[in-house]
Amino acid sequence: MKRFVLIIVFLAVPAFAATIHVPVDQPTIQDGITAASDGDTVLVAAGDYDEGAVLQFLGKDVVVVSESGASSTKILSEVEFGLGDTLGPVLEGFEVKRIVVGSLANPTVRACLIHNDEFLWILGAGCYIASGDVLFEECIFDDNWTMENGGGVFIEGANSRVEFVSCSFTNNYARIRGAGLCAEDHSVVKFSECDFVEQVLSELRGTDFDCFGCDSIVAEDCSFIPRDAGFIGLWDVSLMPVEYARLSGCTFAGPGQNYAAVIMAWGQSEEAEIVIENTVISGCYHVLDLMGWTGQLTVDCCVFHDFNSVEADNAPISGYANADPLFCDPDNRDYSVSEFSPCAAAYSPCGEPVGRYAVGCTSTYICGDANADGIVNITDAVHLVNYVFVEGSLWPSPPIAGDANCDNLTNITDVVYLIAYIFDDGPLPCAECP
Ligand SMILES: [Ca+2]
Ligand SMILES: [Ca+2]
Repeated sequence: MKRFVLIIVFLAVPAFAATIHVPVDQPTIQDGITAASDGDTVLVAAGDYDEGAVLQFLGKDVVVVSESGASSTKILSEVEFGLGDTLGPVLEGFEVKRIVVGSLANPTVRACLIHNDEFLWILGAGCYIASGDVLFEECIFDDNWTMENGGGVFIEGANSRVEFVSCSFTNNYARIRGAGLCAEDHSVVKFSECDFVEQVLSELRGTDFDCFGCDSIVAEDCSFIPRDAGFIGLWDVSLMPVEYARLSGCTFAGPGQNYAAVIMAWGQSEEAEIVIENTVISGCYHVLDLMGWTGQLTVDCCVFHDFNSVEADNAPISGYANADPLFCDPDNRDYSVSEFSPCAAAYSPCGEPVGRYAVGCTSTYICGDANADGIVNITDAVHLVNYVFVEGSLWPSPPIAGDANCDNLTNITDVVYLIAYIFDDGPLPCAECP
């Protein structure tokens, strides 16, 4: 039995897998890759590496990994995955100036900081993808600035499939479209647990990402945090045109009324579909700006707050609560939510959590103080009447504050209870609760 197990282990390991140390065995990373065979690892010591104009993977299935991570290991050149890099090469643990993915390459880029830090006139200052299946894990796209499209990442299209897991996009700039990311012709893009923080866009649209003819774009459990109050962002997320887009479990937290729109899509085909679910959007001018929209739209279990309008031609929008999400400390960029938040499962529109962040801080409220001004009076009764009878009205804040008779429902009986308290010496809100 023991011999059998040993044989299996032996067969599972490539016969000649080797580890090439840089700079001990080979002076540069490029020399390491040149010397490597499929299955080998190129292990790179801390330091700065000038690999000439471009570092290439040469169609080899190799893992190039740093010993001590991106904070102390820097590639001063562009890294290029090109034709023939289809076996799944891996780049892990470097600071990189720029990544280029040529035709049909299938790389994985892990734990890298993509930081160009130059003002460029190219598509994709941090990363340009012509086509291929590309996976980014735990990468940071920071400070990549272009006078063209796609500050952090530009995806040309041609059926590219690009996935970002636990990545962040910070302070990227595009003069025209897609400061964080711009995805074009028939690309398929997915973000999971990614954070977009303080992108800069100067002219058109897609401050965080712009889908310009991509087939599908999905963001799950992502956050979108703009720059400081006073900055005018245009079209945080642009889906124009898109075949399928889904935003699920995301948090958009604006500084308040500065954004022209959080999600923009104009004039789609009837087959196009947008789904926005379990997502909180706070502090913008338009929540959705769907002008001439003819596609399918689903809004479900969302919390929208501090906005001017929610617009969609030919598509009446419901499926959201107009309610303060009660972020714990938004002034300090803490967008976890109060235990009484309408984003907490217990009080959300659908009994499920809403947004990227967990329930994380405690807060207090006054029962019956529906408008959260610290006093219970007739204005709270008016607030409750609107909430109960007028579609889209602002919820009590927190939602539980409206339940004056504490029967776990907020309805007209609470208005009656409040009015009795205010005008007729009735009991205090919640005074008779168990
Ligand atoms: Ca009040
Ligand atoms: Ca009640």
